[in-house]
Amino acid sequence: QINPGDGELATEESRPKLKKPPLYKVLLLNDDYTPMDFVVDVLTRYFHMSEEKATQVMLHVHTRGVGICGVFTREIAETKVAQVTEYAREKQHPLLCTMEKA
Ligand code: TYC
Repeated sequence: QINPGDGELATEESRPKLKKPPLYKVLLLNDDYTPMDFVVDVLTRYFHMSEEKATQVMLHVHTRGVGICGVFTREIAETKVAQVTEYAREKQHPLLCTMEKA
């Protein structure tokens, strides 16, 4: 049986029950020691931001205390948090990266 596309009328019987996955915000927290350049590097490297966008987000976190790097499904968000944390520790910076349900 061919199911109708998204937005089309369908009976319950013919409609596949596709649920959207829960989304998670990946957050960066401010601290007094991580260099600004390193935070910009993280945002361009792992979140594919332009230098300009990364600088904006870094300064937002620096002044407000916390900021959003992006919104992802759980596995992707977990991977981003792990990658950023490993990279920061490797460079001996205390940068904190975490996630919360969007
Ligand atoms: N506050 C840091 C400094 O003055 C810069 C910084 C920005 C650190 C964002 C962490 O998530 C961060 N060097």
